[in-house]
Amino acid sequence: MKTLWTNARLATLDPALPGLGALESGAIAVEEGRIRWVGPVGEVPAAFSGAERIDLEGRWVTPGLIDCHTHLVHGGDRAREFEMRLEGATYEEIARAGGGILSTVTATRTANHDQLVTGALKRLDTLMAEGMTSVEIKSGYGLTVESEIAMLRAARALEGERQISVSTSCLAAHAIPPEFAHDRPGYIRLITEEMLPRMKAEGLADAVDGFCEGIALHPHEIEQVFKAAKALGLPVKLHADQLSDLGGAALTARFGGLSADHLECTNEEGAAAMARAGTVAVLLPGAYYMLRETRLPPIEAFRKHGTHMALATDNNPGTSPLTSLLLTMNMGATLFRMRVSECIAGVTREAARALGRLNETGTLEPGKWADFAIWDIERPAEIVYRLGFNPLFKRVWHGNK
Ligand code: DI6
Ligand code: FE
Repeated sequence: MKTLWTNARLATLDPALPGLGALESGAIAVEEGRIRWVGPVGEVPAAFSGAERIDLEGRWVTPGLIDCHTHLVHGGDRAREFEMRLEGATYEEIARAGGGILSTVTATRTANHDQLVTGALKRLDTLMAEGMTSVEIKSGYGLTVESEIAMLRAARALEGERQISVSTSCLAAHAIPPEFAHDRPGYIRLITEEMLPRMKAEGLADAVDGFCEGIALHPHEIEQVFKAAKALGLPVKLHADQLSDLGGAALTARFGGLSADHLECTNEEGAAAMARAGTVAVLLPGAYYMLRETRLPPIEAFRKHGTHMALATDNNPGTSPLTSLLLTMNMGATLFRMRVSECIAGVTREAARALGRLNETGTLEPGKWADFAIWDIERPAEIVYRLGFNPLFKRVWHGNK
């Protein structure tokens, strides 16, 4: 089955081209779910002259949007904690008093598979309605072998429910569960000796993540988890330097990590180490906004050193109950002063890079999956500048119309 999407304005995000890699009056030739050719309308290869033609009437096409950092699968919500923060409590105070992540752990442990899937589908559908074609989903609210595995099984199951690509990350190193409060090394051993080998054997985790923070796991503990992940051949990534600078960015770079995420407190050395290692900076303005942070991630240092920057929702019930990549881009621009081209690249090409999937998706280039979003807009800046308006015309996943 051959399809030609024609009369489009393309933001290809081809890294060999400047800015958005824009092509006015372009066409995309698709066969068996893959992009075979991208170019000017007048130069369509003869092999596609008889293909089914879809006239996009000058609409803009971007790669399908990618959310490279979410906690979509979880039980319960934390609206009450939100109210407590409005009354003056801080996120760290709530966490130290046994709320925060641990309250979502309780709700997640008691949810069964269908409840986890049904809850996640509501959030997934909202993200997909804005043109998302790939999503990363973490565990990290189970913190027992069985419950962490259940979260990742629910994440994998979403691929059977919707036309979407799911990447999974084991985030068992998210918090120390109450039963190990007095035996932190014991919990680290549970992760490294039981959880990771089982997830590897069952193909449940595409990567291994951690939350490196005073209120979560400490750098030497993260290092042990990373060593075990690398020994199993699993790539690593980290929630790094969000509330304090514990050197998480440099630690992730040392392990050749896919990404270090948050980074509000990262110093220039960390930014440079990430650039050298090819570790993507995943910026999460939703959490910054919800926690009313004032310290900005070092965007200028990332630019100076050539650190790749992605943007993601960090959808989670505590610090970022955000289900919009369009709003995330707007926050990237308004709160973090990122340029329009950086914001759009951040939820397409750079997000694919952060997932280690840039050879499969994230740009409009031959050989990749035909994952794209078609927009009713006059210029690309429109998908960044509006607040709460969705100009999506159509979402295409693996060439499906
Ligand atoms: N992502 C996380 O995993 C932590 N913070 C963040 O931005 C904790 C989220 C939570 O409070 O549940
Ligand atoms: Fe997160």
